[in-house]
Amino acid sequence: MTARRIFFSLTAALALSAATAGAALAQNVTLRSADIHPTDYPTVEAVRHMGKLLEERSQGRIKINVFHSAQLGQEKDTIDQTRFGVIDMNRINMAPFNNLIPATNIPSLPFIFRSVEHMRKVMDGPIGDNLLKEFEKHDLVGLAFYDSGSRSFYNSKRAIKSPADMKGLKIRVQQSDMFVALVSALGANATPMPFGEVYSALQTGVIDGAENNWPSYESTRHFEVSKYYSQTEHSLSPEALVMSKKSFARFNAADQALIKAAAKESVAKMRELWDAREKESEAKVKAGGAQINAVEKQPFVDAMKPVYDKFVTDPKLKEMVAAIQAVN
Ligand code: GTR
Repeated sequence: MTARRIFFSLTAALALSAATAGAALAQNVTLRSADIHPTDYPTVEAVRHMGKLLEERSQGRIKINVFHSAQLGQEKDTIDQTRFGVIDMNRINMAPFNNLIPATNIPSLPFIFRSVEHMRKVMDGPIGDNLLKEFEKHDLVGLAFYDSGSRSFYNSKRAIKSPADMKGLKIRVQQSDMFVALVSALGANATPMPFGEVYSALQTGVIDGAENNWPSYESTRHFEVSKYYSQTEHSLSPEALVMSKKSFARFNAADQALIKAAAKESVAKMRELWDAREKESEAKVKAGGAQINAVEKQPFVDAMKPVYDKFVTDPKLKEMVAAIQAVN
């Protein structure tokens, strides 16, 4: 079935059920969910797990089909399609939302979290819940946040040990002004680019490097063309799972609650898969010839002041930073 026909089948099924059942009890709805990662990646598996929960709890009425491997497009493009309701759900990193939704800059900020545990505690608590609500102002419903590990720099030229080693390198970043500022503050040249274009840009020398977590560095095989992986661990920018407000509004309140609960419950599954995958990916890239080095972080932390000065100006965002730092 083509993507368009699936979309119409959702609309038709809901219209029919509304007409027959009085209340809009969704019948045989398959939600289309976007992800740029391959079929075995933890984010894809976690949304499938959510779909399984939803199918069971709705007695088979509601399912999710995950269109993995960027079948529905690169992240930035799929944001608009999700806002318009052409795509029902989207698992996407926080960074491509940064320019649209200012509050999403905060969890992407360099060194904002002290550890993965700190990040999980913040995103699972009231700060995370408030951030999920921010998506509603932009035609989206925030469903959950997933882990994304820590992002580190990799490149084809040299090991990065101090900010001075970044000077002059052309580094790909996600399509986020905050990430452009982060890389510029280290004296490198930031090139925003969709994820799917990075391998060939590295291979042809259009860029010298990029930054990402172990699983993405491995699944994309970037380690083959960019072998120095330096553990700057500069951002823990989480993943967001969002739904189109238009698609969400087609369900009655009980089904909406089912969807939200299944999404939240998929977080634990994601973390289990993620922790295992990080270790596997690290081992794979090492076996594949990646040169890994540890980094003294403080000079990188110190270099990030201009990023905070530029992106944390609004009093609400300042409060959010303080609230995150106060979480123990
Ligand atoms: C990954 C993230 C993707 C995408 C990618 C990128 O870690 O899971 O959603 O944002 O990074 O760098 O574009």
